[in-house]
Amino acid sequence: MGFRKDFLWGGATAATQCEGAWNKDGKGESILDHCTNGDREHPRLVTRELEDRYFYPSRNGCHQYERYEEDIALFAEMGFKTYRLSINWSRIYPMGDDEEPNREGLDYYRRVFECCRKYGIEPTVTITHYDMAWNICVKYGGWADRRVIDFYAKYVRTLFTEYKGLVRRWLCINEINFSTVSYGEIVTSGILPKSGKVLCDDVHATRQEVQRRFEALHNELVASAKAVRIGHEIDPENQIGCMMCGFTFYPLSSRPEDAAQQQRDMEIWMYYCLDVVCRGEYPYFAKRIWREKGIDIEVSEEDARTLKEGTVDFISFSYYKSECSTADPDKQGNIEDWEYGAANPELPKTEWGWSIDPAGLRWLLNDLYGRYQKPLMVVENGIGEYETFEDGTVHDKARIDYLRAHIKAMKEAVEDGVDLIGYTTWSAIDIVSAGTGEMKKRYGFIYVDADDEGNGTYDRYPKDSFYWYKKVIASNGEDLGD
Ligand code: BGP
Repeated sequence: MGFRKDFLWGGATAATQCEGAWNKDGKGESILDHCTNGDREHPRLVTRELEDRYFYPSRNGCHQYERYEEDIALFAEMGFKTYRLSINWSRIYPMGDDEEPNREGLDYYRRVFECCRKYGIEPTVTITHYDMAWNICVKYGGWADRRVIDFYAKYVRTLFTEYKGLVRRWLCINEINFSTVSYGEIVTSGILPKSGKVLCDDVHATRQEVQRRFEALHNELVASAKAVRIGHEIDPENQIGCMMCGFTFYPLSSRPEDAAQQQRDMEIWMYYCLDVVCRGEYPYFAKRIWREKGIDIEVSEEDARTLKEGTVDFISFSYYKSECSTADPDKQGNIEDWEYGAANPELPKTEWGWSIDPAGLRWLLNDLYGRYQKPLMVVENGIGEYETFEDGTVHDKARIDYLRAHIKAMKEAVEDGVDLIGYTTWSAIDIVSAGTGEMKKRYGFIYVDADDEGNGTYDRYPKDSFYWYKKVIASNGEDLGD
């Protein structure tokens, strides 16, 4: 027993991290265009004005806007069945609240999707992946304003109509469950930080700030449900899923308090959103969460109806690492290492401090399937590495080892009975890191000759993992090269 015959093998990217061409062909500025580069020690900044003293890596991405044909041809050579990419909202509605869409933006993605289809690659499209129009952030305060629901609904109607028959698999909002915490609040919800930093200290958020974040998330959930309904109306063939950051928590110890905390962490990080998008209503524990945070979320009758009518067809999620839950505040992890819980002392870490835990992927797949019985798709999984370009390639053994172990874990989950429909690694090709803005935090099967300041030829070179993944796909996950 192995992966299903029509398993969707592929890789993923996001527009603001790979396209570049940040102001070409009528595109408006997006939130990521205002983020500087940083590194593990120095968080990225969000600047109100674009300042000459800073480098803004989304301006360049990895030049995919100009080189998409070359990239898709390489993905086809690896045997991709699907390519997960995102549409940059600000290419279609440059200000977010425009009356009419930008035709040049629509035409660009049509060419990209046609190119995928030419190679027999099915596009899996994220409707928004950290790309809110800058104007919406400044003028409306991001998703906290209910009018943004209508802007998004208009945007999705445009996409579903324009690409009917060309795209059938859609993801509503990237990592929607990230919206209420540091980083996600900015890049997903479009709420600009007081500190100017993309990573900040959540502990000191005021009650009003927390209220605003949860209202923004509520608006995103309502908007996603509308997208599902509109998408099914326009084309019943459309398969529309949510996209979650795959938080996986274990109790840090066998103390009952840690086990209770683990349950609460899974509730707040995963089930709070998933219950809404899969079951069409907030879970029973939502009221407890609101009470504990001193906030109040009003769900009108109309919103309740919308949520019920727009439940997703499948669940997609990213999975990179796992964390631990602890009732002891002194054992909380380090936000600079993107630890929202406590570090797991049992696990090795990447060069950026992310734990490596393939077994956690099997655990999460079973956990989500057990709770929702919806088809699952892993749409991000990979390892960021410093890499050396030598002999015209990169010998990226660490990537092969990481992916092999995670594919094995997925296979075990399939054997457990989980309905897993696809896997797109992060990332298909080297792109700018969303968290740090670095180019040198590389994730791809294809090396891109570019550095953190935008220098280089941007030429593409397949790495060792490129040829390894080709065999994995050709054998439908049987030949893992070990
Ligand atoms: C996910 C995002 C991606 C991506 C990835 C890796 O959370 O959806 O956009 O970048 O994380 O993170 P990073 O680029 O910070 O290493």
